[in-house]
Amino acid sequence: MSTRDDHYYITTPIYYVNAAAHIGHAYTSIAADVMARFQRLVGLQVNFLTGTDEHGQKIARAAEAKNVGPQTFVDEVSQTFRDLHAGLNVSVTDFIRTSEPRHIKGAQKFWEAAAARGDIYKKSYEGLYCVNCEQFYIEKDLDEGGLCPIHRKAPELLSEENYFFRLSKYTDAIKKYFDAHPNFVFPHNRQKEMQQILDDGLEDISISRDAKKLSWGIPVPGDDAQVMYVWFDALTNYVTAIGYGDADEKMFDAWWPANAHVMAKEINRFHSLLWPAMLMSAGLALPKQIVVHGWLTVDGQKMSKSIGNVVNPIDVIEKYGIDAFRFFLFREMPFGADGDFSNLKLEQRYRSDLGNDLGNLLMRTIAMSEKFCDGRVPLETTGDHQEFWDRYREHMSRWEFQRALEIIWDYVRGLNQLIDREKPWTAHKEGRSEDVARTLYTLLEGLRQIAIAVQPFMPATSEKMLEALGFDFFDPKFDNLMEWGLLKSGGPLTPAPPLFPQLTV
Ligand code: ME8
Repeated sequence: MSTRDDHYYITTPIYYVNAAAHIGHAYTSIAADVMARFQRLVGLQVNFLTGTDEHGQKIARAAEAKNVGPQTFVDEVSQTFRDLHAGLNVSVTDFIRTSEPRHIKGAQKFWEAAAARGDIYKKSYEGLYCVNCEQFYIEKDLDEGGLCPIHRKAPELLSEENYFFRLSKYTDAIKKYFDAHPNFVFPHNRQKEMQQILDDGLEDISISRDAKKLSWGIPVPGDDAQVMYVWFDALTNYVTAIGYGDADEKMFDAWWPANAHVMAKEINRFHSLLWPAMLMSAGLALPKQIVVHGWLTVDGQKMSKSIGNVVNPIDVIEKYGIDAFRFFLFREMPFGADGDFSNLKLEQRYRSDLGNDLGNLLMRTIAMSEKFCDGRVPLETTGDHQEFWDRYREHMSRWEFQRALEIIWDYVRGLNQLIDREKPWTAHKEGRSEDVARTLYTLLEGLRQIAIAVQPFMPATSEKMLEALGFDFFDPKFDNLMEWGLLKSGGPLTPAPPLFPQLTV
């Protein structure tokens, strides 16, 4: 393995700080966290980046509406995103803000690289701009009545002299790249959508704004009268965070290209078409994968302030705990597709999959071990779970999180059935101590394996399970946590508090 092969670099979008975070943002960050934790589990070094997108018209207006300067405004809201990530137990290793000097310096270097390639030119332009998308639209892409298809609002007419990026020049190169890399965009249907856009041909885009009209942005190198277009600025965060623009680019060389950029479908186009063209222009390698998921609705409806159904993840966590929330997001809906969040469905999963299936299994197993084996791990028995792990690894590495959870729950149910079949309490009464020991070892070691497999989804639950089983997740002597038989005979077991206590309401 070369150094690069044991590195895994994953990113979320950098979120706009015009409003508070909701479960949609949480969904992306947790999805990326599941993958980040899985990659660590299989032994890779992970760089996991999130952050905030702080420039542009939308943010400038939000600050104005609050009557504060933009920097004060973004400082405050950015902090709430940082806090949210901690509350979600998302194991990010870096958090970038586009108002930071390290980003500004790198974004400007990126601009200069594209300019040096001859890909930036100036021209007068008039177009329809949706401030919420921070994007120009051409009429054919608008919904009926000339509305933005995402925000259902009329775009504004902008007319100014801007710098343009020769996106059109890269149409063929990106097409070729797509052909050579059929799994570049996940899931495949999202790559097909992008291919259709490519078939129509890409058009050059405006990548700056007149600073007299919008000053809240990164100055264009060599022309203070213009600031960078917020998407040109924002996309470069993926390289500026790892030291693009530093005098010493060792860190950049170690981490680039990224393994996965994760996001929802409305910004796929920026990541799968514009970003690759920008990278080609700057002479940099392309990311390995663009991972696109659907939209989360709430009780079947789009989240919106006017409907009043915007769900704050903190409220969900307070009620059900962070791990139940994390589990639900990936157990309930296939990752990639659109999905619906509802308290009712979460409660059902909490009671059945988590409380009854998993929580009770641990409780019963530890209680029986106390009664029949002095609260210690009994004699080891052999077991073969290679097939389970092979399938688990395959599903996880392909972002098939729901399938991974399904096979984990087959394992959980299998152990519950083992208890019912073997009836250790009867075997104990009948003096069949070897049978009791064999069953209990299978249960305890099985639970240890399950604790490892659920770790990317439910890190705190995994920790509680392993503590009850007397197993140290971080013990360096276990370099492959997926092997059978790591619980050693005679090891102490500790009664665990319920993993998923009964809900009070
Ligand atoms: O687009 N369902 O930021 P943003 C699922 N700053 N995911 C959702 C969601 C929902 N209902 N709502 C939001 C931006 N998301 C730019 C990105 S990157 C260089 C710049 C998630 O704050 C999802 O990941 O509008 C979506 O793509 C992202 O938040 C949009 O965040």
